[in-house]
Order: sequence, then C-alpha cells, then structure tokens
Amino acid sequence: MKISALRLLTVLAFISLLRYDVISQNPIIRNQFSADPSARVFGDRVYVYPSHDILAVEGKGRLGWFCMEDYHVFSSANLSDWTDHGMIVTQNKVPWVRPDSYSMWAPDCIERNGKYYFYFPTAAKDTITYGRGFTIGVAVADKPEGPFTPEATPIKGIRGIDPNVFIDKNGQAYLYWSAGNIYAAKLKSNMLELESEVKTLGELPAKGLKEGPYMFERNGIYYLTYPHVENKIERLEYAIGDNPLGPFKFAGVVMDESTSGCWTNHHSIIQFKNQWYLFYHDRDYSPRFDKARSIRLDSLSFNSDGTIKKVIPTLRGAGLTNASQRIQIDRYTQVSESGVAVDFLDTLDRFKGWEVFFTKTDAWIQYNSVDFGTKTLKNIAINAQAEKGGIIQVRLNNINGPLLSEVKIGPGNNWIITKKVLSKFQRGVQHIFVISKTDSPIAIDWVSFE
Ligand code: FUB
Repeated sequence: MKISALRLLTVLAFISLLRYDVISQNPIIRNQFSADPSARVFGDRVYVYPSHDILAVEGKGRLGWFCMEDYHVFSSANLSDWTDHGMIVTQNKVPWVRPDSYSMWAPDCIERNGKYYFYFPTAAKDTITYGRGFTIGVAVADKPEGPFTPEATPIKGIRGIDPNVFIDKNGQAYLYWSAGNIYAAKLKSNMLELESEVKTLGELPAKGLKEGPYMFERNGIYYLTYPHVENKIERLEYAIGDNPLGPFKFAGVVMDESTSGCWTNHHSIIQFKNQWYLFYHDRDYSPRFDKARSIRLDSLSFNSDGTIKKVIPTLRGAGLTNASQRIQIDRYTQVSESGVAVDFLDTLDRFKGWEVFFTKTDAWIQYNSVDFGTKTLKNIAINAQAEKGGIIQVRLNNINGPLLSEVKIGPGNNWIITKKVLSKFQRGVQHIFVISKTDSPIAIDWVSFE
C-alpha cells in the first residue's frame, strides 16, 4: 500500500510529539529518570540540565548504585510543557572519560559571550594523570541544546563532583564543586581553566556531608546553597555572604529532608518571569530505590530581609495547567485528611503515572492554577473507574465553592470517559476541587474541560 507524502509527514509529526513533548507538574520529566537539575534561563526559555539515572544491570554499572551514562537537556517556555532535546553528552564520546564508568553525575551549564559551557563530573581513563576519583570536564556549544563538543582534557586541578558555575556582575566567573566539603575557585574568562587557588568554603556546618553547591546573587547578597546531611539524609541549606568566595554565614534551611526517604537532594534556583523557582529531585517513579530519581520544581520566595522562605515540596509543582489538557489530579496541591489514596496506574511501567482513589464520601483533592482561558468551555470529561458507580463533584476555590458540574460515573471495571455539560463556567485561572459524593470506591485518572 502506498502512503502519501503528506500522510507520512503527519504521522512523523505525531510520533515526534509523542516522543518529545512532556506534560508537566511534578515530576517535570515523565519519560525517564532524571536528577540533580541545573536550571538556567536562556532567552525566553528555561533549560534544565539534569543527571540521567538509569538502572544498572550485570556488566553495565554497579548494581544497587548510581548509574549514569549520558545527559539530556530539556527546555520549556511555560514550565508546564517540556521539550526533550535529546542526548547532549555521553561517556562514550568524551576522549578522556572512562567509557564504562557510568558516573556522569550532576552537571551545570552557563552562557558566556554566546557560547554555552556544560560542566560535568566523571571518572577519567588516565588515572595516573587525573586520579582515581571524579574530576570535572567541559563541553562547549553555540546553542543551549547543543551540539556540545567536549574538550580533550578535564579542567586541571580539580578532584570532585557537582560543578556549579557563577558569573558575577563584573564578569568574573567562579567554579564551585564538592568532595565532602565545598570548594571554589575563580575561572579564567575562557571558562576552561582555573584562575586562582582552590578555596575550601570552611564556614559551612562542619559535621555531615555537604555537596551540590549552587551560587546565586540577589540584591547584593551572595547565596551559597547546598545539600547537607545534618541528620540522616540530605536537606537543602544556604549560607550568605558579600562576596562569591565568602566568608559565608549559615542562614537556614531551604527544603527539609524528603519524606519519601530519598537520600540525596540536589537543586538549582532561578528567577523566571518575576518568580523564583527551586528545582530539586525526589524518587517519584522509584519509591523503593532512591538512585532512580525524578526532578521537580516549586516556587521559592524571600522574606523582606533577603532570607529564603522554606520551600514545601509539592506534587502540583508550579505553573498553569490548561483546563483543556488532561489534568492529572494525582499531582494535587492539597488533599483531604482521609479517604484519598494515590497509586501507580501500572506498576510494571511507572512512567504511565498515577491514579487517585476516593474511598469515602466528601473526600477531596484540591488542584491549583487551572487556566480556563477566555473562551467559554462547555463540558467536563472525567476518566474514571468505579465498580459500583459513583458521583463526582467539581467545584471552584473550596469544597463548598461554585459547582462546575456533578458527574455520575457508571458502574464497571474499565476506565470510562464520562462527559457532562458544565452547570457553571468561570474564565481565568482557578483552583479546582474534585470531591467524591459516594462511599463506594472511585478511581480517577484525569479530569478535563472542553
Ligand atoms: O547524582 C549523583 C550524585 O547524587 C550527585 O552528584 C549528588 O549531588 C547527589 O545528588
């Protein structure tokens, strides 16, 4: 059978959409594991350079440990729709990297004079020259998404992981990294060599591992932020100073230890369209193995004295969800104290996401920042499964707020999309409440408006 050129193009465009456009909320990357997000604003988009966790198997990486062989870069103009630009650097194509090390750990990227410098830590082939542990290399590109060309050798004089680069207002660049403690040095303007002695940032809490430094400046305050094991696992802390190399004074906790028990956290902080954001990771798609992580983002704000307000991690994340998209209410903002549970749709393929179970009447889920736009939407659609059937109400702003619709879900053991005309419609950005009005269990995959 002949397929017309136009039809072929349409099919290819659809396949590429499936492959590269990832709908957001937390975790923001939903087709692979990702960790250690280094977010940057380049032009009018946010680019995220994460580590790429994969699962070690016999002969490929160390079983039960971190396993990373390459990096992808993702970008978004709205923090909701993320494009995977594909693989940018792999251990097999960097001349100095040991190709079976599977240790392409937390990277960073920065722009200078129209070039993009991607810094990554890993193990070198030549252990006599570069040592046995981690060292840090650079790959350079003309565009944030690459193609990146790796330098032939790593940066001289560094033993450690988790590079972070900062360029001060006067143009001086600094490289930060970690090896138990946090270290820093000036970078030459070629961004490829150290310009100064290495300084240990010794004013940070002395006890407990510190890693993953991330430096930024706001209103003349230099914020050195870093994960630290104060107790048993990492939490995000920060220290402030008047100078990129300190001295720094411990100033507080940015995010507490993960309630999931994920041992690591690793972050970056950016301002985008007048709002600050914290990018970090947890283990959403891998609840029992915390070396297969997933990156998230939440809004961050400051007190008037410049101190950082502690960020409470959410699954809802930040940004708007278009009302006509499938709203994954399992990524909720808040939930009633009882009667709601969330589980994977398919435990054999967790990237398919989650479903919500309502188990009693008046159990509710609040999902914030749904953009209903300016054109009137007429119907609601709910993808649900309820053996004995049930009733779902969707309201605005609170559990007794204006009723958008009451939808009767028919009985059955399959997922059914039920549509109903809206009794009310309100334009603009709204918080929605999805409420069960029955004691018999109902599972919901998504809600949408059309
Ligand atoms: O991803 C591997 C390591 O785990 C990173 O380099 C650390 O910051 C921690 O997140």
